[in-house]
Amino acid sequence: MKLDEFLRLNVRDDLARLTTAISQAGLTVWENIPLQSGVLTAVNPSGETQKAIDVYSNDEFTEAILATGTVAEVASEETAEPATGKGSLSVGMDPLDGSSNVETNNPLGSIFGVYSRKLPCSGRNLLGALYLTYGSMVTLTLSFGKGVHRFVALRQGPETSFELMGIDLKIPERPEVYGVGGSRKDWIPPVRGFVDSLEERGLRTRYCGTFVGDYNQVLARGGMFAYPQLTSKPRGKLRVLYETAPMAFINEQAGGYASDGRRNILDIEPDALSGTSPAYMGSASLVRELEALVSKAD
Ligand code: AFP
Repeated sequence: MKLDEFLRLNVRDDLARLTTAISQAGLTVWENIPLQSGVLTAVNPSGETQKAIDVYSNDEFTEAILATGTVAEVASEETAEPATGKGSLSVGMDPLDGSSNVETNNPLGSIFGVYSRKLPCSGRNLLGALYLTYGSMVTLTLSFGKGVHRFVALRQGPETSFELMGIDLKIPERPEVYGVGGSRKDWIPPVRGFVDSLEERGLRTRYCGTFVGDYNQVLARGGMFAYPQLTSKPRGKLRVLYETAPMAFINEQAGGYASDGRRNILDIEPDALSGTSPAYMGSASLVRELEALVSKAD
């Protein structure tokens, strides 16, 4: 089944239009990474001034989203002020997650939260969330509150469309992998102890340095992704509105749990657009166990 048909049958019209626009802009961004990132220096066939890849992807997605007429504001990791439009929805996005991975050709991604209220607000106001991964395949994973579904970009002749690849994805019962950002010596002690215990339980470390790439492995294999509270950064690194709340929404729809170490990430009321929080997400039993350890250590 193609993405458009799925959206027509399952998602309200404004959210469907927004999703289609994001999926198409995602393909454009992905195709332009070699040129716009500078890995092919001085090659820009259209003669445009080259922008940093983050700025380029931000502009592509913002333009596509605003053109749907469904969105009042697009807030982005790349801009201080939201771009405004004539609709009623709010979008918080990280237009190119993991951009420092471009040169090494590790996976990259894009994350979008679709909120019903003006930003900043908590993840309880999310109507849905989506993420694109640019890895061995370009995939779009989405949830509008009725399960998590995945589509893969498929080129047939001159056309590229998104085809349904997985329906109602759930985190497997038995956890297999974990990935934790930052450096071990900077992790707070309960995180260090917990990660040691994961090794003892037979989980394997898997870390690529792109949030969506690392989370994707947890969704497929069970386990935990964390960008933890660090001694040097008590509020972690990842942004609530643009990164952790949208992914927590998807994670919960896949049967998982996401915490900042003390509460559900979806309950955080960010005090600023770019507010950050520690993030622990994946298999519910593991994350609840770690949450209990972190809270006890307070
Ligand atoms: P970049 O977008 O600068 O590459 O950062 C990626 C990221 O925000 C997130 O995708 C990763 O999970 C995290 O940083 C990795 O950070 P560390 O390099 O500190 O582990």
